[in-house]
Parts: sequence; C-alpha cells; structure tokens
Amino acid sequence: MRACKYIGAGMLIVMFFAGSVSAAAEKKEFIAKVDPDGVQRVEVLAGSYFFDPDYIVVKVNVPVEMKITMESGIIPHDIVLNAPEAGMDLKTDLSSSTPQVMRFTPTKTGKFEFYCDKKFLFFESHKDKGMFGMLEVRD
Ligand SMILES: [Cu+2]
Repeated sequence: MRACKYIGAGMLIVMFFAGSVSAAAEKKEFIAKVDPDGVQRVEVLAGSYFFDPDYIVVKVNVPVEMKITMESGIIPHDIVLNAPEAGMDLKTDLSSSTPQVMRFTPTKTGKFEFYCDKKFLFFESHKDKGMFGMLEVRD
C-alpha cells in the first residue's frame, strides 16, 4: 500500500518535470519594438497546430499591427483574442493565400491568451492541440 503511494508520487513528479521541460523548449518569445511611425509590428506564423511566436510582448496604449501568415494546408484556422476589458476583441479567419492583419491597441497591462477556436466534430479543439499563445501587455 505504502509502496504504491511512493510510485504514484514518483510518477507525478516525473510527469511534472517532463511537462515543464517540453513547454519551456517550445515557447518562442517575441518582444515587439515600436517602429518610427509609432506602431508595434508583430509577424506570426500559424499552422496545424501552433502559433509562432507563441509568447508576444507589447507595450500598453501603443497600436499593434499583427500580421498572421498561415502555412498551406486544408485545415481551416482562425485567431481569437477576446479581452474587451483591455481593448481587444478580435476574431479573424486565417488564409494561407493572404496574410491577415489585425490592428488593435491594448489599453490594459496583463496577459491575454489568443487561440484558434476551430474544432472538428467530436475531436479535440485546435486550442487543446496546442494552437494558442500569450500576449503580454507591459507598461
Ligand atoms: Cu486551428
């Protein structure tokens, strides 16, 4: 009985470390710079099932232009950034032939998740498959 408990705890620890290592390795951070015209431009590549970079840092109260290019493929994707309290309420279908540009100005600092909300029948959502990222708005 006691041995079982130890094995269980050991497995949890292994799973925890394996999870955190792979998450750290996959995370790609991009810190936006303000261009001379006062716009912070970010370029994102989207595909099945990822956003690259998936951690984007921008300045508060400075306009953002986010250009999203999608890899070719037949699976439809979109990008959702739902944070109306911070001036961002966006949802755009992505296209592999034409990059989409989202323009917004974050009005509040914090961390806001963006993701693809597509889902095919009873399968996992694209977000659950890893198609999400974080927008961090700093002072
Ligand atoms: Cu998707």
